[in-house]
Amino acid sequence: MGIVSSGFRGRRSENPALPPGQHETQNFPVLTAGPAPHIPVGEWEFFIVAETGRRLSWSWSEFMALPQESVTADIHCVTSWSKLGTRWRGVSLDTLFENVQTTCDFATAHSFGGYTTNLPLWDLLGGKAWVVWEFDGQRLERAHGGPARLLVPQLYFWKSAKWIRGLELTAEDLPGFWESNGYHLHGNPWREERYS
Ligand SMILES: Nc1nc2c(c(=O)[nH]1)N[C@H]1C(S)=C(S)[C@@H](COP(=O)(O)O)O[C@H]1N2
Ligand SMILES: [Mo]
Repeated sequence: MGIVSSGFRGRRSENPALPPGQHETQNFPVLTAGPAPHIPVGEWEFFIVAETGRRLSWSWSEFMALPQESVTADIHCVTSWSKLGTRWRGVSLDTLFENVQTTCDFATAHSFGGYTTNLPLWDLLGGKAWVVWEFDGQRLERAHGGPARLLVPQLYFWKSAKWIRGLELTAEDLPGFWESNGYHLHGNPWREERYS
């Protein structure tokens, strides 16, 4: 009996791309708290505001004129689905931070519609995060955060704020929407930082 049940088929741990407790899905579920905001690109703006009050911002056309990168990444939702090899296109946070001076170590991502989530700058810089507007060769659908969302694939997907509006730099790690409702402050899927 032990021999019969020891097959590896379906054993999550057999796929090294899957963090503990995750399973692979081919679908792309939509998870949104509240209604999806509608933001015409003419009204879209992305900002970064530092502790000094200095605010940088980009209109849609200024944002699209920045260097664009293609990214392939695995994404991991805390509700246990993972989607492997997702393809995106957008602007690296390193590009957006080129003229930002700060002594802060954290940021709060603000979305149109009011959603917020907190991240260490360590997870946003160094080729680890993007503001993306294309998924799988198509304009990012509104349900998935279009016109643009944050993509931080090395953290649970709730950190990848849809309908991103800007980043506010903070000295402290201040909980955002889900983090104030029991989710982990950091959210590393490899360490199963799911809930606090
Ligand atoms: N603005 C906003 N961003 C958000 C959310 C949200 O409710 N509002 N949900 C988060 C959660 S919990 C997850 S799992 C992912 C889901 O992204 P998807 O709907 O594209 O799969 O978006 C994250 N970003
Ligand atoms: Mo989520």
